[in-house]
Amino acid sequence: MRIAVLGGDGFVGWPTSLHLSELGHEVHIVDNLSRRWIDAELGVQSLTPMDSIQERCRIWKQETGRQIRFHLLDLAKEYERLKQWLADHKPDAVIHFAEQRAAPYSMKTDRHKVYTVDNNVNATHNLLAALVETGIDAHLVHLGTMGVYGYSSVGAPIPEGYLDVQIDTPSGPKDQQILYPTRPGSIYHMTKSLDQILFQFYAQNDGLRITDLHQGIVWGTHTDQTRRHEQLINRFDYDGDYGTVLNRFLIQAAIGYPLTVHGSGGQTRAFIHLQDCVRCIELALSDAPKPGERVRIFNQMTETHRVRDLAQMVAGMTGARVLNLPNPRKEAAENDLIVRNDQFLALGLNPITLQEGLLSEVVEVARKYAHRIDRSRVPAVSAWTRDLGARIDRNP
Ligand code: NAD
Ligand code: USQ
Repeated sequence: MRIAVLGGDGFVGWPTSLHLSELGHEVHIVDNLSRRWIDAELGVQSLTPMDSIQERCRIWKQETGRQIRFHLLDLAKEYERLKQWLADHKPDAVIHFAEQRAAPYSMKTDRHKVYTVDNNVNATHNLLAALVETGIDAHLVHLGTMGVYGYSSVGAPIPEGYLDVQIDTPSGPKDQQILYPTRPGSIYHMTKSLDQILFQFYAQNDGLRITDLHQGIVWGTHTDQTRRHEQLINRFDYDGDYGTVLNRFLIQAAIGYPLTVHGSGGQTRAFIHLQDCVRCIELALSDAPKPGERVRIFNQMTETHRVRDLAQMVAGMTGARVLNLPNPRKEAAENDLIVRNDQFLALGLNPITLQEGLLSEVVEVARKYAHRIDRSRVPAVSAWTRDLGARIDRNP
């Protein structure tokens, strides 16, 4: 297949591009490199030394003989160029990673809220409108988030996208399936909830074939392909805005920084290893919906964990100290989370779990590059409200 990987220079997009290229697909990365600009804005850099996207593609060709092409394009701001690009390249599948993905960044200031909504909603909508206009019948696979559900399983497992409901009508009760009600906890997660509505409309109105992957928090750094050469190494975010919780705990342990648990650490979240992410995308591609079918929704996660349990696990492995900090986020202090992921298991996913020793591999990566960590960028300082901001410990 000819596959467009939108946002293919990012943390999940790059290993996905390599994985699909290795499988023999013709891969085109489309990215505006905004994530690299945000690093400059925040004064941070990836834990791992990342080469330019052009250099990464050159090394991949040198190592494997396979070509990945890079196209500099802003999905949110360059609608006409996007349309032309699709008309010229006619991809069979489009994988859409190209959004601002950090909840804390999206809550930083009003400017960051506006940027996140403009970028994410326009990127998704421009893509949908351009697919219709060019008449390209590509399978669109979008990376969504578990966060659209709001993390509470209210006593029953969270289904994959749709909820069975019974509505009382004058002629008696009627069974229906509706999109699971969204309950986003940040501006970023809100944009993913809006994406869902855009997908629903374009699938029903224009017959676009769409799969939305509600992904949990990704941990890890290597995949089989990124290991092949030092210069193919993946991005690894550790700062207070972009670093995700488990990856942050692992680098904190590596530099003797206390593990920064927000509040009591009773938040339960869904997780997935990076290697499983790329495999799930491969599986989703192999099982495309038919025109006229409703949006297919998968829960792309493999296990759930409580934040304080993760901290204890990392502390046990490394001897790090756990520190409970005032939570800068407005979120439930404690929640249960049970999630269904039957569809990927049925397609053959064999999940990697935290218990399988891969954690120590990430600790090795963190130790190897510890000299690149700026300790002043470790605290999470973006707050959900002014009141919460006033309580932040900026130097734990
Ligand atoms: P990332 O920030 O590392 O990568 C996103 C890429 O998209 C970047 O290279 C960025 O430059 C590009 N991009 C952003 N806006 C663009 C635009 N307007 N035009 C062109 N390119 C643009 O993020 P990631 O961690 O790789 O996440 C990828 C996707 O997966 C995101 O949509 C995110 O919401 C979703 N996701 C990520 C995680 C996670 O833990 N990392 C978990 C669940 C879902
Ligand atoms: N947390 C801590 N200490 C930290 C960092 C985070 O206790 O140092 C807590 C947070 O308060 C939160 C939980 O850990 O309760 C998860 O935070 P996170 O930053 O790891 O994840 P989140 O903000 O939810 O976002 C990440 C990705 C996002 C993706 C989402 C999947 O950045 O792109 O959509 O995970 S999910 O959480 O399933 O919605």
